Amino acid sequence: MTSVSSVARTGMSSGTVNCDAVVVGAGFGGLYALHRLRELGLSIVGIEAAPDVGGTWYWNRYPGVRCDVQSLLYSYSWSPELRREWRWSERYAAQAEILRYMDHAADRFRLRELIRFETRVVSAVYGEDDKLWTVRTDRGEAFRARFCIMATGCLSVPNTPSIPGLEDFRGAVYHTAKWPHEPVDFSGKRVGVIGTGSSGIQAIPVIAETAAHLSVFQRTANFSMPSRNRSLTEQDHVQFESGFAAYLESLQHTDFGRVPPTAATAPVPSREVQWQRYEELWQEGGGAILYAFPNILTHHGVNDVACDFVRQKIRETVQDPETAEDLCPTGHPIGVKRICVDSGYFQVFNRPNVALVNLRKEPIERFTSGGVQTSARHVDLDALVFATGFDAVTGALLAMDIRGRDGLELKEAWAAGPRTYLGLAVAGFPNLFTITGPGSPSVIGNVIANCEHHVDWLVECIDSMRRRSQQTVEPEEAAQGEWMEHVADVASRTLYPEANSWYLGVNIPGKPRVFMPYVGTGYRHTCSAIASEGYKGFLFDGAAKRS
Ligand code: NA7
Repeated sequence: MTSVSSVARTGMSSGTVNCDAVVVGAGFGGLYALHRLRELGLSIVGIEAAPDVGGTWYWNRYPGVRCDVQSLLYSYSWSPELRREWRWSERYAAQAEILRYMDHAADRFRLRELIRFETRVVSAVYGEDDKLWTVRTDRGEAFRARFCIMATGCLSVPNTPSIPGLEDFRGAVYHTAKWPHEPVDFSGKRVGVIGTGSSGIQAIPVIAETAAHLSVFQRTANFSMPSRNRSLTEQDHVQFESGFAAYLESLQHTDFGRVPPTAATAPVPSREVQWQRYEELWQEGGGAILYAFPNILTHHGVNDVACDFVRQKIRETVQDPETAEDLCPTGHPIGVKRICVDSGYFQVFNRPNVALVNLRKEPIERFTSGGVQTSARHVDLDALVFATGFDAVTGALLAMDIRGRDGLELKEAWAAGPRTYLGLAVAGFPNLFTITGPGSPSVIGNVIANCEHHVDWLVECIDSMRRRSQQTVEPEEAAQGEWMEHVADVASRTLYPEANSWYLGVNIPGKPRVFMPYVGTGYRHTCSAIASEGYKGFLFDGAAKRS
C-alpha cells in the first residue's frame, strides 16, 4: 500500500489517480473514515458531491431543522480533544450548529485536503485482473483504489413524489432536503407543506410564524413527542463528562432503538404504570418513549397504550375536535415509523393561519398553476414545500453504477432487496465497504455511533489484511444469506413491519418491500466475534482460492 503523501507525488498516471482507498461521502461516517484510514498510513481520496463537508446536514437547511438525538450524544466519541473543544449550546442541536461542528472536525483533523468537493461518483467498477476499483466521477476523473468505502448516508437522496401538474405550478417550490442557502421569506405568502414526517413536523411550526397562511397536506398522521429543547447548562456538560466512560461502555451493548433480548419474556405492565411512565417522558421531552418498556415494539397490548397516550395528548392540545381527530395516528403502532420530536407541532394547529388538509379524506389530484387540487377543493398557494422524505438507506448506493466481480451490478444483486453481510460488505463486491449499510442498525438509534463502529471495524479489517498480505476481502454467499435471514427474522418478531415506513422502502414506488435496518441486539458483539474468529463468513483473496 502506498503512503499518504505518495498520492500527490506519484498518483497521477494517464488521468487516473491511484490510491489505496476511495471514501465516497463527507458526512459523519466519511469524515471519520478519512481520518482513521489516514492514521493507518493509507493514501486516500474523499469524494463529495456537495461543496463542503456535512452530508445530509449540508443539504437539510429547512426552517426548524434540528437533530432528534440529544446533541451531547450526537457527537463523535472518538476524539477527547474534540470533546474538550466543542460545547453544544442546546439539548437538541439545530442544523447550523451541527454543520459548524462538522466544519470544526474537518479543520481540526485536516480532512478537507483529502476531499474532492462538488464531485459526484457515477460509477465504481471492480477489475478482476488488478483487484482494484476504478471510481469515475461526473468531472471525468478516475481513481483506482484497492478499497472503496461507501459513506453515502442513509438519508441523502431526496424523494419528490410524482404528482401530476407540478410543472404548471407558478409559485416557488422547495424540498426540505434541498433547501436554499439564502433565507426564504414566506411572509405574506400562502404556503403548502406536503408531508408530516420529522422534516415536515419540524418545519411547519416555524413556517407558520411568518406565512400568511399555511396548509399542511397530511397523508399519514404521525406520532410526535415534544422535544422540550433548551439551552444546555454548565451542569449538563459536567454531568455528561462524568458519565462519558459509562456511556462509551454502554454503546458496546446498548439496546437503544433496538429490541432488547428481554422483550419476549418481559411482563406486560398495567395501563396505569405505563400511563404514568409516558407522562414522565412526555414532560421530559424527546423520543425516549420507545425505550420505556422492553416490549413496547413487540407487544401490541403495550404499544396500544402508548398510542392511546399520545392520541390523548393530541386531543388535549388541539382545540378543533375534527382537526385533532385527523392528527391522531391510527393505522400503525407507535415507533415503527421513526418517532418525531417536535417543538410546538400540535399547538400550531390552534393558529388561525394554519389548516390541516387530510389527504385520506381528500387526496391530491394534481397541482395547478395556482395551488393544489384535491378531490374536494382547490387550495390556493404561492409556495409549495415538499417534506416528502428520502429514498432511504439504499438510494445513494443504487444511484451509482457499482459493478463487482464478473461485472455483477449492485442493482442486479439487490433487485429483490438489499443483501449484505452485517450491513458492511456485499458478496461479489470485494473490498467494498458500506458504512451503515442495509442489514446493520444504521438509522436505528444514534447513527454517529453506528458510523464510528463500522469505520473502526473496517479499519481493523484492512489493517489485519495488510499484516497478512491479503489483497481482497468479501463475504461468503452463505454467510450473507444467513445474515439477511436473521435480519428479516428479527424484524418479523417486532411490530416494525406493520407500517409503510421508509425503513421498509415502501415510500418509493417500485422499491422492494424489505425491512432494511437490523433491529436485533448484540450487533457489536457479533461483529467483534466474527473478526476475532478470523473474520468468519468472509473470504480473503477469494478469486485466487477459486482459481
Ligand atoms: P419521512 O419521514 O419519510 O416523511 C415523509 C412525509 O411525506 C410522510 O408524511 C409521507 O407520508 C409524506 N409523503 C410522501 N409522499 C407523499 C405523497 N405522494 N403525497 C403526500 N404525502 C407524501 O421523511 P422526513 O424527511 O420527514 O424524515 C426522514 C428522516 O429524517 C426522519 O425519520 C429522521 O430520521 C430524519 P406517508 O407517511 O408516507 O403517508
